[in-house]
Amino acid sequence: MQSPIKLQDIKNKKLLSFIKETEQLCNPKDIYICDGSPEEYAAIMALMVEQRIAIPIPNRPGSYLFRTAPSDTARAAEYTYICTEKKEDAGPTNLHKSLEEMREMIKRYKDCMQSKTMYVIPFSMGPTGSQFSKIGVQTTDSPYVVAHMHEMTRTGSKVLDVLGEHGDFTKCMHACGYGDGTETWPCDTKDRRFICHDIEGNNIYSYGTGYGGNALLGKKCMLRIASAQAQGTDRMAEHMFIIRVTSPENKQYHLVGAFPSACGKTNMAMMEPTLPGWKVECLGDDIAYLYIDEKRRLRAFNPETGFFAVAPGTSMTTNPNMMKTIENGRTLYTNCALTDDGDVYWEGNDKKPKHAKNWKNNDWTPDSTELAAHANARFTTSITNCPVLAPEDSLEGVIVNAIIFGGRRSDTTPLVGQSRDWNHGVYLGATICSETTAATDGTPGELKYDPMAMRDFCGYNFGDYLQHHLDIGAKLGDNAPSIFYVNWFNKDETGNYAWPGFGDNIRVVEWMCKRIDNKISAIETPLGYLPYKEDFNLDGLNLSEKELEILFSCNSELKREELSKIQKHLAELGDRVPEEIWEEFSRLQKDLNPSNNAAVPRYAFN
Ligand code: GTP
Ligand code: SPV
Ligand code: MN
Repeated sequence: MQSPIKLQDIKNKKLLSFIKETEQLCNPKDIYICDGSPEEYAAIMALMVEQRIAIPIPNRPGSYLFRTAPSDTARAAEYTYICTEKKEDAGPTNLHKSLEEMREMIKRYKDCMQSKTMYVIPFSMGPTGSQFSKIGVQTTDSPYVVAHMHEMTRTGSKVLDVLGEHGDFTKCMHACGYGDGTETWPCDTKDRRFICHDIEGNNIYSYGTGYGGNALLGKKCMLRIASAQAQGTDRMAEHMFIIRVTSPENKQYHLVGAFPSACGKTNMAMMEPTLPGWKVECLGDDIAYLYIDEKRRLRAFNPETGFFAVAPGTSMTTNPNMMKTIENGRTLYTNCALTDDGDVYWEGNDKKPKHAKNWKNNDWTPDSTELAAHANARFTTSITNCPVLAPEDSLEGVIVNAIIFGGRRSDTTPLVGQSRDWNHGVYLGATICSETTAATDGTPGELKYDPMAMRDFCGYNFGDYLQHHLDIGAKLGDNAPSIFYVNWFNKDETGNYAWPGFGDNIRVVEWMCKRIDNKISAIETPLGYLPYKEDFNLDGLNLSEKELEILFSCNSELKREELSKIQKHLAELGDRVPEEIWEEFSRLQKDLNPSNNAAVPRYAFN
C-alpha cells in the first residue's frame, strides 16, 4: 500500500518526532500515514484478506471475521499500568509503575516491527476540531487496528489539519509484538505485555496484544487519560452509554448510564421499548465525555463513531436493533463462529447451525462442549448503521437529565432505586458491585466492586475521582441530573432471571421519567427511593409475588450482610475517599440497623 500522506507533508513538530521515535524503536519495513479515506479502508481490508487475517463472510458481503490468538481475547487488566511519579497519584485501584519502570518496559518494542509496515493513525475522540474532543495519534503494526480505528473514531487528514504545526495530541504507541501469536494474529507472551499510561506526559504505550481496548487506543486507554485530565475541571470522561428517550407525550429525556463491562450498556443504548408510545434513540453505547455548559447544565457526547460490542447474547429477541445495525453495513466480527452455510454465529443467536468452525477454527456442532464463539466475541460496526441512531450529532452534546448506575447481581440490589440527592448518588456509584464478565482476563462470575464502572478506566487516584464527582454536583447545584441505579440480573431460587429485561427495561425508564418530572412520590428506604406499586407499569407481565419481592424490595438482611464488604471496599479505595462518601456509608449502616427497621419501610408492593 502506498502511503497517501508523505512524511514531508506533515507539519506538526511533535508528530514528526513521534513517528521518528517509533520508527527508531520498532524498526519497521516502511511507514504508512493514514488519511481515513474509504479507499484506504478498502485497501487495508484487501490486504488482510490476502494475508488471511480477515476471512470474508459469504452471506455478509463487505463483512469479515477475525480469529485472535487464544491468549489474546479480552482486556489485559493485569498488565495495564498507570505510570506516575508518585504512586498515590495512581491510587489503589490501579497498577502503578514509575516512569523509570515504564521506560524499561518500552525497550520491549525494540525491532518488533521488522518486515512489517508501521501505520500512523491520526484520530479525534469527538467531533474533529471541537474544543471538547481529544486528539490522538496511534502508531501500530496492526492492519486490524487500522480498520477498527476507521469505524470507531474520526480518523484521517482532517485531524492533521486541526493539529497544525504546534497542536498537541496524545501519543499512542502500539505494537502487537511477537512470540505468542498465530500466523494471522501476532501478539506477545502475557508476561511481556504492557499497556502503560503516562498520565502527566500524555502518552500511551501498548505492547503485546492486538485485542479491543488493549489495542484501539482511542477507547479505554484514552478514557484513562481523559478521566485524569478532567480532574479539577468542569469535565468528566466516563464509561457510559447515552440515550434519548421520548415519552408518549413527546417529551424528551437524555439519560447516561455507567454499567460495568458486559452488563448491558449496548442493549440499553438501542432498546426497543415494549411499552407503546415510547421511543429510545442511541447516542452512544460505551463512553461519554461530559462537561458543564455555560448555563451550568451537564452535557454529554459520545467520543466514538462505532460500536465494539459483545456478540454472545445478541439476537432478534434481545437486541433487534443491534441485529439490524450489523446487517445494515460492513461489520468486523472477532472470535465469532463461521457456519457451513457462510454466516457468523454466537451463543444466544437465534439461528443455530448444525455445524460451524468455532472461534478457534475447530469443528463445532450443537453438541460440542467447546463454545462456538468466545464469551467476549465482539462485532465492530459504524454507529451510522444503527436504525435508532439519534438524528443530530451536535458538537455541543445533549443535556443530561439523569445518570444511571448499574451492575450484575443475583440478589441484594433491587431492580431500580433513586438516590436521595447527588452525594448519595455518588455513593451509590462508588459502591457498584457486579459479577465479573468475560470482558477482561480473569474468572467470570465473581463479585467485584466496580465503582462507577470505572475501576479499570480511572487514570488517577479513585478517592480524588470521587471528590471530582462531588465537586461537579456542587457546581451543577439545582441543575444536577437525578441519579438512579438498576439491576437487570436478579435471580429467583431456581437461578432464572426474575426480570424480563431488554425492551421491558423501558418500564424502569418510564418510572425514572415520572420521578424526574416530580409526578410521583416514592418510598424512602435505606437503599434510596424505591417505586410504589401503583406508579410502576407491570401491565402484561406475569410476575409472581415472589418475583415482585425480589425485584422491588429493599432486602435489609442481605444488605446488612454486605456492609462489611462495602466498608472494606471503600477502605481499599484509599485515604483520599471523601468524607461525604463515608457519611453516606454511616447513614446506610444506621438505617439498616434492625432497631430502626420499624421506622424504615422496605417494600411498597404488598
Ligand atoms: P461492554 O461493551 O463490555 O462495555 O458491555 P455492555 O455494558 O455494552 O453490555 P451489553 O449490552 O453488550 O450486554 C452484555 C450481555 O448482557 C449480553 O449477553 C446481553 O445479552 C446481556 N444483557 C443486556 N441487557 C440485559 C437485560 O436487560 N437482561 C438480561 N438478562 N441480560 C441482558
Ligand atoms: C469493555 O470492556 O468495557 C469494553 C470492551 O467496552 S474494550 O474495548 O475491550 O474495553
Ligand atoms: Mn465498555
